Amino acid sequence: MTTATLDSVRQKLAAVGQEHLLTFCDRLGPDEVGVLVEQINAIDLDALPGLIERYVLSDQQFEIPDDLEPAPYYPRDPASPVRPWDRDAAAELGEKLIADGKVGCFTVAGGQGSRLGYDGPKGCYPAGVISGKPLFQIFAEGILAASRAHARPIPWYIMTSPLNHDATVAFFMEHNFFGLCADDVMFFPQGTMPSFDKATGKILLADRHTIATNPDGHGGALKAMVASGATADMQKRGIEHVSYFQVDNPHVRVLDPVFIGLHAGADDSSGEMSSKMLPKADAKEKVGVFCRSCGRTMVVEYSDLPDALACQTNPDGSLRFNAGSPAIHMLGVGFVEKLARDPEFALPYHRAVKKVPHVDLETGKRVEPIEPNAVKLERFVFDAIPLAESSIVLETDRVEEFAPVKNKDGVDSIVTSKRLQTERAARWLEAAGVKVPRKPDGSPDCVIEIGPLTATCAEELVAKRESLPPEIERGASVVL
Ligand code: UD2
Repeated sequence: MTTATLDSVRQKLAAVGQEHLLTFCDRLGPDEVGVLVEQINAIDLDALPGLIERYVLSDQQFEIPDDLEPAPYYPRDPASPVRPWDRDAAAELGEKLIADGKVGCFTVAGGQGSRLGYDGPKGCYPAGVISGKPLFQIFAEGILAASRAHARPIPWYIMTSPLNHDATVAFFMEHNFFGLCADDVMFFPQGTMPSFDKATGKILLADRHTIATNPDGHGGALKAMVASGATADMQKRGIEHVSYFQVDNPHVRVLDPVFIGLHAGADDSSGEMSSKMLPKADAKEKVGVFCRSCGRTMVVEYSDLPDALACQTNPDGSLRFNAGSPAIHMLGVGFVEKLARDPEFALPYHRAVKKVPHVDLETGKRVEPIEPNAVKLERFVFDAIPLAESSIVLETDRVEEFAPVKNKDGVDSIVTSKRLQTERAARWLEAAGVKVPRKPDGSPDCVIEIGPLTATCAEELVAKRESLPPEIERGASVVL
């Protein structure tokens, strides 16, 4: 690194009030300076002052539009008088698109998973009720089942973060890609954002030659899909749509023909971005809510929805803003390309105040903050929904499709997830005519795990009823 280059970097940093990043430069080796400068060059310095003013130094609340109303949705029951629709036609189209190789899967697995208190990529977390299968294996088997059913490979794109990329890839290699062909699984890391000092807006240094960064949110997926070559790979393979899901939900139907068909074929869908919704468990459930404003569908994150609206009820007492987001979407590949290549990339940032360890600029010593000291900026993928011409929402069932593992204990923990997994398995078995023992409170009096290679929905299990036991014993542990 020449002195002239370093001077030019210093000048650019000084112009945006971030010169402190070079504080320790004269005490670093040439390689370390190189690493630091490379990180600095990756930051869009011109955009920094505006970003800091808007998101770091001020805490602009999300402005609720005056015309905000609940988003309409396709009810789970296609015969519902509220909005009748043709489920069979949607399923047929979805099956055809999968069979024609036009659909892939996409998992966002870049989050830090700190709430779970698990040391490793979240997808490696053992979530299977009895088998302890990792989340990644549960999804892999779902994809394998669909690809066997359609006699063709279904590619799977997995977004990691720089923090867990290598560990994620190593995990798949160690487990032989859980039976999938390695060529059909593509990993790419998402982007990062610098972490900022909350009081001053200055970028924090993680150590003397490294900028403190955080993953740029699952909204970063749109850019990362294009930058990594994932969308190019999709286009090469003829993939037109991807089924998007989060790494934390073992109940997600990785490829749902009905949802795929509605997304691609419904009259009121532009085939750009569609979503599933489930009725909220209670007014304060921590899920985004599907709303509508200016004729566009949007998600308002739970933390942005004022209590007065979150708790508002209809005349019959039901919640008015009831459409919770389990974060299950269909994305058109062309839509992703269009948004990501737009120089004015339109997804806003969201601000989170967190504790970020950093180096004290005066002493050079590491500081482990006791109080939140930093602002992390993230983009959310659902902010792309209003950018679609016309986006549809399909109701799904909570037990069928949402058993997230987010927290160490309590709500959305492995305990609640396993309970839901057994409940869903019990329902499927009962649909197939198997007698399942239940406790007086109605919950199954046994533990059941049905792997995706056995069935990915009740109908698939019903088709295998001949090979199922007629009844499950009280207190039994059954893996199918
Ligand atoms: C998310 C939604 C919430 C609801 C809920 C359903 C947000 C902000 N909120 O809440 O509205 O739909 O899920 O379960 O999304 N991730 C990345 N990179 C990142 C950040 C996250 O890949 O930089 C992934 C992460 O690995 C996980 C998913 O995104 O798979 C959700 O992230 P989260 O745990 O931060 O979101 P959560 O549970 O607060």
